[in-house]
Amino acid sequence: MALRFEILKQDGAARLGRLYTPHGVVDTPVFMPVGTQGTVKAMTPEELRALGAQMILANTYHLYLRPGTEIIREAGGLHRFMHWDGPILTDSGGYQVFSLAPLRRLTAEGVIFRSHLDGSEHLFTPEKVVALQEALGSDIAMVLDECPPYPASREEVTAAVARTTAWAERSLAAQSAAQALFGIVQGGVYRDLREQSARELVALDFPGYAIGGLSVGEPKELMYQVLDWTVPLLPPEKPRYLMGVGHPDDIIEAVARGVDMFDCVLPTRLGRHGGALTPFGRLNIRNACYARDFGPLVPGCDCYACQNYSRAYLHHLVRAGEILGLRLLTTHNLHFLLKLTAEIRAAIARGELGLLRARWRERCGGNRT
Ligand code: PRF
Ligand code: ZN
Repeated sequence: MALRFEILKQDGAARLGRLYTPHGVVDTPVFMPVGTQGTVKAMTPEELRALGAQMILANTYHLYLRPGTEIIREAGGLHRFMHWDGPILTDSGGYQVFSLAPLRRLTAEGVIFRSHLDGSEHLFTPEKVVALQEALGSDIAMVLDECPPYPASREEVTAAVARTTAWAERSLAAQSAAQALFGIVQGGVYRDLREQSARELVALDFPGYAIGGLSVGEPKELMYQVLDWTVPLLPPEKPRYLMGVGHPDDIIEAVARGVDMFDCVLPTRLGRHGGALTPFGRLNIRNACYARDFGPLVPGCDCYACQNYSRAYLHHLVRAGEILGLRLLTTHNLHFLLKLTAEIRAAIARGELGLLRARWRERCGGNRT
């Protein structure tokens, strides 16, 4: 068995757990920084480690198109290729094909798409993306799924759920390595379709379950509603992963509903655009009001950026397009989210997640996080 999951403590529906992978143990709830192209943009693995990153995410779609999975296999797998020796989760490409590829066509076999890089045509089948992720050597692989946009009609979502279940079955049959493969629940914002998707996938007995198709443009309250419907249907003893979700308030709300794993481009993408996460919401360092602000980015923050640089200096770096500016903001944002998840774990251990949640709401109520 490539994966073992242990629950140490429960606080309401929230769980404090440990995930044992071939590349080490992960404390949950966990936030996974996104390393789409085999790098968490602008950060070395040593820096990620120092920030408290435990597991990272990489994308099969991108690595298959460039440099090609065969090159990564030749390098000795993705861990060796990118010099990250901790656990890696790879997404299947299901979502990326639907969100990035300029053209796609669904067939009985799988999905035919054009590369966003050079327009070349490719076919992803459930069997092929299992083989690709085995070649990458990730610790956790994801099944090929169909993530409908929001809003989508009942008919579209019904078809996506049927296809996702059929593909999930084929993915399990195609496995040849002892790699942990997670199923992905779809069903949009339709309660009965979420229930059907969860029921069908749970019957297939995956070692872990993801909730997909959320954070695709629906209101936050609706996402929480879908979690209320879906999470209780998943086996309590297995890890639960909410894909592509990582705003601080969403992480807190999902943990309170029983989710264990998260990934999001927010800290890295925001950082590259001058955005910083703070305990009171977001700020953008490009704003003119920071030109003469010689205080730290976030007072009291113990990250490298806040300890050593002023808002005025960061403002200057980002406005001048200097690489260090985006490195420092990315450092702060990753530190902020990784520290928040550590605080969430500590709160669950003390049985005080409700308190953390109430404090967060009080401080950030109404602000975008
Ligand atoms: N499916 C897959 N990857 C994903 C998603 C999904 O639904 C999402 C939705 N937020 C993010 N990443 N395979
Ligand atoms: Zn900081």
